[in-house]
Order: sequence, then C-alpha cells, then structure tokens
Amino acid sequence: MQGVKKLVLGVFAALGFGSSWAAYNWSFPTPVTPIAHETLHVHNLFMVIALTLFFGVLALMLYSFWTHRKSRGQVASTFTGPTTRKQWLFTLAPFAFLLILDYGVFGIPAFHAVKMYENTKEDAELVVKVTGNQWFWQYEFPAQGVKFTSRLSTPREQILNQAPKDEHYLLEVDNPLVLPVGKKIRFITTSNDVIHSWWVPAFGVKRDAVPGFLREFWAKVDTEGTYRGQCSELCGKEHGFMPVVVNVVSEQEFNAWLASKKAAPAATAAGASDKPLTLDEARAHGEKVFAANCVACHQATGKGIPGSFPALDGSKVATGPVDVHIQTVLNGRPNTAMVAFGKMLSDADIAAVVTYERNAWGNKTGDVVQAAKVAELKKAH
Ligand code: HEC
Ligand SMILES: [Cu+2]
Repeated sequence: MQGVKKLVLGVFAALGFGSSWAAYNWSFPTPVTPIAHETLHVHNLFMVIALTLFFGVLALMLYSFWTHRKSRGQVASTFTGPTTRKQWLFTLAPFAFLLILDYGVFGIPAFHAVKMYENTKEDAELVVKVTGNQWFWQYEFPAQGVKFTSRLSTPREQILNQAPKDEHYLLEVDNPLVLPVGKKIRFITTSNDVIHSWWVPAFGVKRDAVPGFLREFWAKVDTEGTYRGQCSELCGKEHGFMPVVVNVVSEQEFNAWLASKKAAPAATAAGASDKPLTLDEARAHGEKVFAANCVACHQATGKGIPGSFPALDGSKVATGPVDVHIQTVLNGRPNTAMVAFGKMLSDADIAAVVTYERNAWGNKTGDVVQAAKVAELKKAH
C-alpha cells in the first residue's frame, strides 16, 4: 500500500501539483500580436471541431455496442467485399467527408493564418535583423546603424546551485531587444554558426535561424511589457543559456533607447570612421567595446576568472606581437568560449578593443591599432 501511495504522490508531483504548479499553464500565453491572436483562434476553432467529432463518434460507437449486443439476440452478418450500393456509399461518404473537413473546415482558416504569418513586408515600419550565435543573440537595426549582442545575465552561481535562483532564472539578458509598441516590425533572421531558433511565445513566432539563409517573420505588439523566450533549436551545449528578452515600450522611449545605442560607439555597426585614431581616442573607444563585449569573461580588472577565462593583464598575447593579438580576437580560439569576433564587431571596434587591451591595466605597449590593419589581416585569413 505504501508503495502505491508513493507512486500516486510521485505522479502528482511530476504533473506539477507541487511547488511548480504556479508556473504551469494549460493554455497559450496571453497573445500580444496579430499572429499570436490568430494562432490561438485557429487552435480554439480546431479544438472545438475535433472535440465535437470525437464525442459524436464516441456516442455513436457506445450506442452501437449497446443496442447490437449479443444478449439482445443480434447476429453478426458474414458478407465480404463491396457488393451492394450501400457499401459503396459507406466507403465513399467518409472519404468525401474527410476531404471536405481537411480542405474546407481546417484548410481554409489554416491557409488564411499562414498567409498572414508570411506577410512580412506589407506596411512594415521597422526592420530588425536577428542573428543566432553559439550561444547568444545579436540584434541589428540596419537602417538605423545599431547593432549589439544580447547574452544571458543569470549569474553562474545560480546555475551551479550555489545561490538561490531569481525570478527570471535563465530568462534574463544583459542587453534586451527594445521595440516600439503598435508598429509592424519585420524580422530577418540568420545564423553565424549552427541552426538556432528565435522564439517568443507571447508573440506567436518561432523561426529557425539558419546559417547562409535569410528567413523572415513579423510582429506588431499591441501591449507594452517585457516578453521572454528561448532558443528553441538544439544548438550545442549552451542551448539552454541563450534566452530572448524583448522590452516593448512607447515610441518616445524607443527613440530615446535607439539614440542611446547609437551614441555608444561599441554598438554601432560601422564603428568609428576609418581615419587614423590617436592612442587616447582608440583606447577610449576600445574601453566601451570591451565593456560591451568582453568584460563578462575577462573582467573589468583584466584579471579574468582563474581557471575559466584568462587574464589579459600581462598576458603574452596582449603584450606580444600585435598580429597574433588581432587574429585571436578576429578568429577566436576553436572549441573555447573565446568566439570569433570578426563577424560580430566592425574593424574599427576590433582595432580599438585591441588597442585598449594593449594599453590598459599593467599593459603599456603604446601600440595603436588602426581599422585598416584589422581589415588587412581579415583578408589575409
Ligand atoms: C564568453 C567568454 C569570453 C568573452 C565574451 C571574450 N573572451 Fe577572450 N577568451 C575567452 C577564453 C575562454 C579565452 C582562452 C581561450 C583558450 O583557452 O585558448 C580567451 C582568450 C582571449 C585572448 C588571448 C589571451 C591569452 O593570453 O591567451 C584575448 C586577447 C582575448 N580573449 C580577447 C578578447 C576580446 C577582445 C574580447 C571581446 C571583444 C573577448 N576576448 C571576449 C573567453 C571570452
Ligand atoms: Cu541556439
């Protein structure tokens, strides 16, 4: 008996009747875009049709079992093959019924929904490019010249169970994507390495980010708020650590945010102009690039995290030959957390961050790296 009780309690716990019950949803998240509304509508419609059919057929079966039972003297017939007109009818009628059901009752609403999902260009007011990377997202507003990366911000201690987990555990990032409310946004998605998938449940959108392809979707969010999602295509060991966070704000707030992103040179797509920079200029710009892209691992002190991320303060690379240093940043180190920044940062940003690393903390090489030098090494590669 004790075993049975344990089993029942175990099943209940697994179903979420325990502490996780609060997070358990039976239905869709509250829809906030036309696509999400439409998807929920189609789902509800199909659910009603499917349930009606299910109970209709079940009732017919139960009725037939009950009325045609042996104890009432029913005798089974023994014919084989479609010999009578009635049997042809019994074969063709369900076939016709299924055709009408699939193509008409399900097909037409589904067709309209899919047509609407794919209408990415009409009336789009803003374009956002979303690029998947192992293991973070990169966002770009090409027309506005704004580009930045968005990485998991949950502290390692929480992941390692050394600290209590906060409310948005694994669903929080350093730089969320910010979008204006009520505007149709056309998203273009691709990937720099493997297939990822950008998914925000409340938007009703999930689209694979495929290397070498551009794929599209759109969203027009009708309620301000913070929306969270995840990468939903198994993309490697940190697949669970590349969440999506979108802040939907008023147009004024959005414009202010965009302006602040533009002002931060680290975030701009083209970076500074190509004219040669002085040491001070390059170092100042590089410090911002470092703060936006490198600080999480190598730390503001340049000391890294012993055992995980190497110190750059006094490192052989950061004080040795310049070319090797630039190449390390351009190409990364295969199979380590040090990814290739060549595709993510502009030549000017890379030049500046390398200059910074060579002249920050205890490093005093006096070297100034220019964007042209980075471009040259990129070509040679
Ligand atoms: C996700 C963590 C992470 C980020 C972000 C990161 N790095 Fe690294 N970096 C590493 C790791 C890990 C190594 C060591 C790789 C190895 O084992 O060879 C490394 C190595 C380096 C080295 C070589 C150091 C040496 O002495 O061997 C340089 C230079 C460097 N990174 C520069 C940068 C720059 C510049 C940025 C930002 C644009 C950056 N890193 C961002 C993790 C990171
Ligand atoms: Cu991914």
